[in-house]
Amino acid sequence: MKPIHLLLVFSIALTASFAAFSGCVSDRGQPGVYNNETETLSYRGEQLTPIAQQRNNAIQGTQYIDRGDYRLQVDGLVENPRNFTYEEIIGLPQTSKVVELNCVEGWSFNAKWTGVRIAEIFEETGAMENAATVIFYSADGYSTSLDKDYLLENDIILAYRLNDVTLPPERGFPLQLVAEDKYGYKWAKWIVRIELTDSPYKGFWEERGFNNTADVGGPAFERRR
Ligand SMILES: Nc1nc2c(c(=O)[nH]1)N[C@H]1C(S)=C(S)[C@@H](COP(=O)(O)O)O[C@H]1N2
Ligand SMILES: [Mo]
Repeated sequence: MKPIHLLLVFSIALTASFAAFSGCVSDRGQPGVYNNETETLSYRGEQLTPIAQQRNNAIQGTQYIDRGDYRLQVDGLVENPRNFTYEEIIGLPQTSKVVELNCVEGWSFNAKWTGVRIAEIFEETGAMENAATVIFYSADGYSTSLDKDYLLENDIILAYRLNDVTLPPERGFPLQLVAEDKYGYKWAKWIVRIELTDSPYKGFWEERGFNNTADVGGPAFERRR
């Protein structure tokens, strides 16, 4: 084969593979852009699930919260109960990590989450020593709780960005709890209030029989006595 023919064959092969690849990309509904923001689809060698392919679940459907009117109320066993604006929250030190969400129904997805460590919120408000349980209340009437120690020991974050895109309304804007290693029902969305208490608490699904510990891989239901 003459070099010119080789070049021709090579460029045809290149064009064909490029066309096949971009065809595959458009089949998935334009990953890489979501709500006019650039979406990150891999991070530190890990593949992320595009937001358009992530499942979501909510007892009352999507909640639409106005960014300007939003307040995060933090109260209970804290020295300085406080209402944070959205701007105040995003102004706190920021952390990112890749974490998989596992719904107890059996589906999961992997994503990059960016937000503020709960520890920062506790520092800002002066969480008291005797606070053992942290309750998250959401705009749709949902609630759930986790141990304060679990939140601190695992650097648990309140996320306001998902795959580097502003957390969309259908996914929990402004804040979703990234409850690493816990089933999806601990991942409260549309959080409006955080209460610290010294007593145990059962949230929406926990009250209906789901395990209050909610460790991924552990039992989905509370043992009956
Ligand atoms: N406010 C609120 N948060 C919620 C829920 C809900 O109904 N309301 N559902 C939970 C359940 S059961 C799951 S599996 C996850 C789903 O989160 P996703 O929308 O990020 O996939 O949200 C959790 N957080
Ligand atoms: Mo779930």
